[in-house]
Amino acid sequence: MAQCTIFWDENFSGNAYVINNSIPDFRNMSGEFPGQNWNDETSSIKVASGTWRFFADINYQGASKDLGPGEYRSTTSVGIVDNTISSVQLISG
Ligand SMILES: [Ca+2]
Ligand SMILES: [Ca+2]
Repeated sequence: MAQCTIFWDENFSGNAYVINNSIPDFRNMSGEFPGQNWNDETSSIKVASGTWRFFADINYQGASKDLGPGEYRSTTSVGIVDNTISSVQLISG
């Protein structure tokens, strides 16, 4: 199963949220923290498996970036403006 984890702060710190499938709107997360608002908060990402497309706007709109397995200590280091991610789509895996 594809999985990635997003973090509130850089260097994998702050709140963490495990993602197992596409999420079209980060304003209203489900799962462990129902209703938690992650819109425009993500600052670092770990991708355990799969390829994920991160979008600046909800419903898979706006600027996007594909990330495969790896540890990304800051979104800015991979060309994603800090605190902008609003949706994510599982591309493969
Ligand atoms: Ca943040
Ligand atoms: Ca956004």
